[in-house]
Amino acid sequence: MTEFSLESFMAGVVRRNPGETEFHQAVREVATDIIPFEAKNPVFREARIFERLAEPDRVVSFRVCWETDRRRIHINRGYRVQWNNAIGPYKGGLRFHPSVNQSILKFLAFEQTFKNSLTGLPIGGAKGGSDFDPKGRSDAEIMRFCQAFMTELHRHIGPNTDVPAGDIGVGDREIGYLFGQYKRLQNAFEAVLTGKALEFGGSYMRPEATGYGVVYMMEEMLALKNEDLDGRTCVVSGSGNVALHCCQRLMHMGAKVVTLSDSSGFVHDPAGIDADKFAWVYDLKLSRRGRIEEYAKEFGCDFHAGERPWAVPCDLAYPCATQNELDEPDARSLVEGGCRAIAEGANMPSTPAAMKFLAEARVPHMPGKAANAGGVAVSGLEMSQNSQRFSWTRGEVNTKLHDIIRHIHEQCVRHGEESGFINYCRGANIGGYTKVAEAMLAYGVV
Ligand code: NDP
Ligand code: 2IT
Repeated sequence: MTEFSLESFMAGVVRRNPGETEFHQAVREVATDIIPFEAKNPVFREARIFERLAEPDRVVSFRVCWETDRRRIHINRGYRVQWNNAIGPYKGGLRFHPSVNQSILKFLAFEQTFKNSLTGLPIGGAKGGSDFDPKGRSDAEIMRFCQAFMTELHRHIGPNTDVPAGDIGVGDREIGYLFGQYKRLQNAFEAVLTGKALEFGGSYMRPEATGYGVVYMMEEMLALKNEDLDGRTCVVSGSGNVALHCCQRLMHMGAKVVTLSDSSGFVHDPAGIDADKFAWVYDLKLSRRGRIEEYAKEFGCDFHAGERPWAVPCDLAYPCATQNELDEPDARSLVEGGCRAIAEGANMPSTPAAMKFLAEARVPHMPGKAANAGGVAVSGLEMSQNSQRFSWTRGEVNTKLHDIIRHIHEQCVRHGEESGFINYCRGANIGGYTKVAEAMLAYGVV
C-alpha cells in the first residue's frame, strides 16, 4: 500500500475541489477519525472506500428563472448533490438561502450520508437547494420560485431515486408548492418529498422531529451520568423549525430556555420562555415570519444586535441556526459560563477550533450528524408509511423516533469511548461510516 496520511488525502481533496472551504472542513473532520479506523480495517482501506466517499455520485446544477409580483425576471441557481446511495435512495433536504453554493451543499450532502446511515434506516445521502432568498417575498413569489425550481429538479428525483425534504428556508409551505408541481409534471401521486402536510401523505411528528430528537439525544447523554433536564438552564441559537421545537421539548421537560436568535442577533430572557411566550414566538417566526428582536420588545427583555448567545451562562447548549456559528472563543465562553454538554441541532455549527477545544475540555459534545438525525429519521418513517399507503399515530411515530435516537446514542458510545470519556464526534463518524462502507464493499468496484 502506498503511504496514506490525513494530510496527503486532504491535499488531494483541496486540489480537486478548489475554494470549497465548508466542504474541505466537513471532509477533514470525518477523515481525522476514519483514516486511522481504516488503517485498523485494511479491507476498507484496500478498497479505497473513504476515498470513494469523498467524491459525490453526481452534482446537478441548473438555472431557475422566475418572475416577481411586479413582473421583474430573476435568475437563481438550483442544485441537487446526490452523494451516495449505497444503502438506500438519495435523501436529504433542500436549502433556500442567499449563501447557498456548491461548497455548502457538498458539505451538507457528505454529512447527510453518515447521518442517514446512523439512523439505521435504508436512506442514502443528498442535499440540494438554491441561492434564492425567501426573505420579504410574497406567497405568490415563493410559489412561482418553487414551481420553477421543481420544473427542472423533477427529472432528477423519484420515490426510489432521490427524496428531498426541507432545510433552511424550506418548510411546509414550500414543500406543498414543490410537491404540487412534481405531481402535475409527473401525472402521478408519488412519495417524492417528505415533510408533506398530513392531508397529502405527511407523517405525524415530522415538524417536531429534529428539535425533539435533539432533546431526546441530550436526555440520553445526561442519563449516562445519572442526570436529567429538569431545572437546567439552556441556551438555544436560531429561531426556525429546529430551534423552536428544541425549545418546546425542553420546556416540556422542565428545563429553562433563556435565549433564541436569528441572523440579526439574540434575545436573552432570564426568566425563561414559558408556554404563552412560546406560542407567541412560534407564530412570530413560523407564520408571520418576523424578526426575533420583536420578542424582546413584546416581553421586555434584552436584544443583543449582531451577537450570538454563547456568553450567556447555562448548563446546556443547543446550536440550532447554521454552520460555523460557534467558534473557539464561543466554546470557551460556554465552558466558563458553566455549560456541561452540547447537542447540535444545526449541521456543522461548531468550527474545527471549537470542536478541538471542547474535546480537550472533555465536554460531552454530540455533533449534528447524530443529534439532529431525528428529522431525517422521521422522513424515513414518512417514506415507509407512504409505501404502505398507511399512516401511524403520533404516539407510534414518537416511539420509533425515540428508539432511533437511543440506537444512535448507543452507536456513538460504542465507537467513541476513550479512557473514561466519550468522544461522540468520533463515535458518530465511525458508526455512520461502517454500514455504508460494508455496502460499498459488497458492490465491488463501482
Ligand atoms: P429555518 O429556516 O426554519 O431556520 C433557520 C434559523 O437559523 C433562523 O432563525 C435563521 O435566522 C437562522 N439562520 C439561518 N442562516 C443564518 C446565518 N447565516 N446566520 C445566523 N443565523 C442564521 O431552518 P431550520 O430550523 O430547518 O434549520 C436550522 C439548522 O438545522 C440548519 O443547520 C439545518 O441544516 C439544520 N437541520 C434542519 C433539519 C430540519 O428538519 N429542518 C434537520 C436537521 C438539521 P434568519 O431568520 O434571520 O435567517
Ligand atoms: O439536515 C437534515 O437532516 C435535513 N434537513 C432533513 C432531511 C430530510 O430528508 O428530512
